[in-house]
Order: sequence, then C-alpha cells, then structure tokens
Amino acid sequence: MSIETPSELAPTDPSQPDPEELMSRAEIEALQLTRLQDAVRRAYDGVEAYRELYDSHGVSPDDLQTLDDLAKFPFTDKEFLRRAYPFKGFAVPMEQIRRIHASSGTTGLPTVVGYTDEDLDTWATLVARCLRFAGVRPGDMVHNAYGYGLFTGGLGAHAGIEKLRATVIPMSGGQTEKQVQLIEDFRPRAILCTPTYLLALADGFRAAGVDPRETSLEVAVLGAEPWTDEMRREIERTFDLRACDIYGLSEVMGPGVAGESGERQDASTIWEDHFRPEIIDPFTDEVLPTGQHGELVFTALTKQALPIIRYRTHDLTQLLPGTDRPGHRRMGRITGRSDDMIILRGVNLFPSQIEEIALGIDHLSPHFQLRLTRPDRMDQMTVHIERRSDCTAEDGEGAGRTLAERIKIRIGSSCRVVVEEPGALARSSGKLRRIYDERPK
Ligand code: DLL
Repeated sequence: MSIETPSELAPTDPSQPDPEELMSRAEIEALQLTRLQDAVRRAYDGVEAYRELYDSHGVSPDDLQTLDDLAKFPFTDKEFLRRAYPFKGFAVPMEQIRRIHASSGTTGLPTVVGYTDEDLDTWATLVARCLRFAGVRPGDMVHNAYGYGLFTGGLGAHAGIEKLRATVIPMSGGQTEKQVQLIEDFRPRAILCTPTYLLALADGFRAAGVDPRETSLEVAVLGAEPWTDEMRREIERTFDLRACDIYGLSEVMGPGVAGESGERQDASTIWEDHFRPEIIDPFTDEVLPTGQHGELVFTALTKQALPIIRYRTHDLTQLLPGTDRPGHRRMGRITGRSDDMIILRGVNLFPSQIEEIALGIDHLSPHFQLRLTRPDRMDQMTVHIERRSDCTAEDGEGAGRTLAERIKIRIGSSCRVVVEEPGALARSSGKLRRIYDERPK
C-alpha cells in the first residue's frame, strides 16, 4: 500500500505562484529539454502525420540532444492539422480524450483539438496562473464573457477561474443588456472578454444610465484578438480598472499560453515550463534571436492528446527577456497576423497601426472598420470610424482629416476616412472583424 506524504495531501495554495513559475532560466531550459525530448517522441510514436513528416525530412527524435536541435525539425501549420481532420492528430486512444474544441477558421474545415484529463488540468492551472498574475484573487467573483462552446475562450477561462478558487459567472458572449444587469447586481471584481467586447459593454452601461467607471470591476483580463497599449488606456479610462493581456490559441492549448503581470503591465509572460517559443522570419523561415520581430512558433512540451511541434501561429511579435518571472520570456504585443496584413499599393499595414493612430486623436472612438475596394483597378482603403459621442459632427470631420494625414505620414499610404455617427458600426460579442476586403478576387 502506498502512503501519501503530507505534501501530496496538502492542497496547493492557489494564491501563491507555482514552483515552476519561479524557476531560473537555467532550470527552465533543463526542464524544457527533457520535456521536449518526450514531446517529440510522443508525436513521432503516436501520430502518423508526424512520423511521415520527420521520416521524409530525415530527422528522428534521437536527433534532439540540445534545445537548439529543435531547429532541425520541420514546421507544422494549420494545414498540417486540417489534413489530420478530425481525429488523426491525436496521440492517445479516443477513450482518453475528455474534451474536444475546434476553431472555425475563415474557410474550409475547422481545426479540431483534443484534451486528456492531464491536458485539461494543465490548461486550468495555466489559466489560473495568468489570472493570479493579472491580479485576480481566490474568492473573487469573475464575470466570464468569453464565448462558451467549441471556442476555447469560454470553457478554458471557466476552468481556470475555478482552479484559482474564485467564483465564476459563466455568462458567455452576447446579450449585452443582460451582462450589464448581472454585473450591476452580482458586483464581480474581475471580467474576462475580448477588448472590443468590453468597449461594447461600456456602451451597454451608458445606455442603461450607468457610468462604466462606477461598476464593481477592478480587473479585466483581455485577449483573443490584437489590441494596442492605446486601447488599454482607453479601456482603463472608460472603466477605471486595470486591464491585462492573456494570449493563447486553440492548437497550442487555448487561452493561458501567456499572461501579463497586473503590477507591471509589461507584456505577456510565456509559461515556458509548458511551451517553447521561437521567432522566425516568416519569409526565410530562419530562427531569429530574442528581441527581433517575426512570426511566433510554438512547441507544446507537455500536451498528451494533440502533440504540437514547431507550430506556425502566423502571429507577428518579438520575444523579450523575462522580468517578474525571470525564467520565462515575454512576448511583445501581437502587431498583427501575417494573414491580416493589408498590402495597399505596395505598403504593408495592420489594423493595429490604425488603432494606435486613431486613439491618439481627440474626438475619434476606438470603433473602426477597414474596407478594401478596387475602383479603377487601384486598391483603395476606406477607414470607417465613429466619432465620440461627446463631440459635434464637425469636430468629428476635422478629426477624420487628421487621421487621414497621420496615416499618410506614419504608414505612407493614402486612404479615405469616413467619420460615422456614434454606434453606427457593428459591435462583436467575441473576436471583432476589422477588415472587409471587397476587392474582386
Ligand atoms: O483566441 C484563445 C483565447 C481565448 C486567447 C481567450 C485569449 C483569450 P483561437 O480562437 O484559436 O484561440 O485564436 C487564436 O487569436 O493566434 C492570435 O492571432 C489571436 N489572439 C489570441 N490572444 C491574443 C492576444 C483564442 N492576447 C488567435 N493578443 C491567435 C493578440 C491574440 N491576439
């Protein structure tokens, strides 16, 4: 009979950092190497697609003797996972799969992801870690407005809130009036949703005659779509709260791959005890040193159900040294996705650049859309942006002209700006669509 030691019996204190969070860089890298060797072995032995990929590239799990050896292995991407649709990417028998999620994507088949009991536990632990790091505490009431369902946001955040031993309100997205009422009545301390949905909620509070600055909310943990520091300031001013980032993607796990310190607010820390990040040049595939901008690539070190090795996220950012958790590197804000890049008459631009510029101009709101058309065989971008409700239409027009000028100067691209009435543009309950490409294919 095995006798449990007292430390195994003692529940871990959810208000305290996990031991792995506090590891030094050397300890993290040593842990990463053994976990990486296991992960690559699991992928090779358990998933035919990995075996074929590695055999055709002449690499084997035995080639992995140092962390740098990872660069010998080929990348994977969404297409690789789609070819395994629905369950051929799983490395464990179906009866060990406890949960399935899927990301819809814009075209074609969804990408299916699966989790074992152990995967679900790791996921909840990492979301709880992000929430605690942001300033959510055990015992807090947390309003979860990420969408429930196949999207990983709702249920992923839900399990993390419970793991932290906070109280979850499983609201999901949408039904803005009801959200407003529940926040008023239940008085949660924290809210989880996309940054743009939190702005839609601000409109909802005002429509109900409530000043968003007077709500019980003190902490917001926001992600699932790109947002800038200008947007953070806008949200913090609007609600009088502290807004922190949480990052993740379904293929790699879901929310909780990285999270931001509420004290420092200095970009999200990647939990490197479970994920090994790399930044590559998206055109040459070359691995870039820490600090350089490029495409983020992840290897999941501990995932059991769905091995993910060198997965290309298409997210563009940079790696930064650790700060509050020195063993774990941080990732800069996502400036865009390589597939969201607009090429306008030869100039590359991202919606986040427009957000940054617009929020620096009085009278302009953070609500905007970019429409791409091709009149007379020339690409044209029109920025539709709402003026703020506390200014006149004339002030709005002037601000619109300033926006067009600043876009021209800072990005190098001429565009049209149409200033819309407050509330004219569609809001989203989850990820907001910014780009409407109406150019003939
Ligand atoms: O969006 C997981 C998630 C849910 C993250 C809730 C955070 C909060 P997917 O639907 O697979 O998963 O979309 C992943 O969303 O590759 C990024 O392009 C984008 N994204 C996610 N978090 C952030 C963030 C979830 N904090 C894709 N900043 C990713 C910028 C983000 N972009």
